[in-house]
Amino acid sequence: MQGVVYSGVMALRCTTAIVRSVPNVFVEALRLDGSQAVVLEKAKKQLTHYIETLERCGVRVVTLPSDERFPDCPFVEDVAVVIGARALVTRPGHPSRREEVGVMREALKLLQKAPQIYEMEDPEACVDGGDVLFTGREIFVGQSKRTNEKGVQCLAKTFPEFSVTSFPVRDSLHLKSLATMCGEDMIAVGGDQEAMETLNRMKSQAKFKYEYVQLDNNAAANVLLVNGNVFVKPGDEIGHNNYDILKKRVKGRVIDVPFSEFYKVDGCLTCCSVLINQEAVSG
Ligand code: CIR
Repeated sequence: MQGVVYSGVMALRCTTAIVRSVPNVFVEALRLDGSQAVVLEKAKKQLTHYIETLERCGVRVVTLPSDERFPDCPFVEDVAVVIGARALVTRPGHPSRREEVGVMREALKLLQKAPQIYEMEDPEACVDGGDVLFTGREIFVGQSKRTNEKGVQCLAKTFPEFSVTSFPVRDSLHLKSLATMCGEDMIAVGGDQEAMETLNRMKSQAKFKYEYVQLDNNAAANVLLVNGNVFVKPGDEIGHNNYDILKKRVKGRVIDVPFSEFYKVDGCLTCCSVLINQEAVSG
């Protein structure tokens, strides 16, 4: 299948998003810190609002049914990496999440213009999509507790048209817990020591030039770029100072998307959707 290879902001465009409903067992989702209880009904409302916001940005949303066997199933970003006309169905790093991929694979196949689907053939390779930061020009990968060296190699093989550079992620869950795209060639970066180390590595190892927006906490650095709009958690979730910085620096429209219940279980704004540009897939 021939696809169109876009780069820059065109490569980040999306026509379609795949999301997944919140199961009742979501309150038992994996988490690094168990201190705050998830309010299930609030999480469900937040996901509904997230979906409506995607639709307001011109995106067609495909919502997969939740599955009570999989508390983390709304975090679809981790189970597929879609860039242009190719989709890699991942092997998530945490064993409890491995079977979440089945429904995603089928959903990708059923899209009207389906991307070419790639599988992770090496049984030792693991990737969580939350570790894959596609800038529109190159791919940064976090080597974390969830994504290993063999997973990085698999990404490089699947997307040969883009350079792949990996960075260690030690304490945070994923690379995108530390940094995300907040505009064309513009990257938002969090504020702890690991985020600072990642920023320095990105600056010295990136193949292209980017503008970096430094924030003072990691929660603020996970934003979602959707066709020039930037989903941002509200000031009471990320600190009003960070909210103001994002409002000032980001060039697109900033849209508030409350996400507190997902953040309690290490979920970020990027994590609840797989964004696809069906215009890049020739049908
Ligand atoms: C997990 O630990 O796998 C989930 N509780 C959170 C996954 C968040 N994924 C993401 O941000 N891409």
